[in-house]
Amino acid sequence: MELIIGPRLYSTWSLRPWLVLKRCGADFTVREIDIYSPDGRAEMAGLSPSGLVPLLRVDGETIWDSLAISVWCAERYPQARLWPTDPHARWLARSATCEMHGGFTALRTHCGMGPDHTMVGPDRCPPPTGEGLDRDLRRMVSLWTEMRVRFGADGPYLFGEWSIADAFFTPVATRFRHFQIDLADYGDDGTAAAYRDALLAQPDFLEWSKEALR
Ligand SMILES: N[C@@H](CCC(=O)N[C@@H](CS)C(=O)NCC(=O)O)C(=O)O
Repeated sequence: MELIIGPRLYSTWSLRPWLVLKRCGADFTVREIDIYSPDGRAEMAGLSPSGLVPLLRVDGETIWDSLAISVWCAERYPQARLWPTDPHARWLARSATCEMHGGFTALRTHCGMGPDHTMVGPDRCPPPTGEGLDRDLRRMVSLWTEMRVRFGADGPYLFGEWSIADAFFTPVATRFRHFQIDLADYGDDGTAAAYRDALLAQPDFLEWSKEALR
């Protein structure tokens, strides 16, 4: 089984299924393609039906799209419990995942993935601005807070124990850190910030970051 991804530093979509596959304990190899170079684009053209990454090559098929790959993992590795077992939590975990997959357009547009900017003080990365960003940030804080309060008793993740929703929100956590966005400015009482920190502390994510910075 092979996961084909874009550059680790920039490809938020690639990070998600990689985290999910790691969580399953799947035996897979990774092919990282520099999708910004002419050679990489040519390589991708021969592999990707949609012209995009990530892709999972398995059982003679190429599965494209990070959510489709994650759903495949949930089917193939039921023991990994990639969706919450409580039905109410599961319904909402899928809603939250789909909202991240198809929404938060302003956040994705104005807070792109990239190497982390760790400066503080006058050298800090300027706070991002852009139409719709304030609304997206408030919605993220409200979504995270509601799910943590309702379902978070059994662990530090959005629905307590780790789920596919956490894979989909991990790139956002990195963007909050990079842009030094203070979630309190968007209505957070500390619940969303604690969840962000839990995502940034996931051992699998730390492994990805180490690889990305090599
Ligand atoms: N909805 C898709 C989005 C995939 C996507 O946009 N991938 C980007 C890399 S992060 C890509 O392949 N970009 C290449 C291009 O736009 O040419 C998914 O979840 O897999």
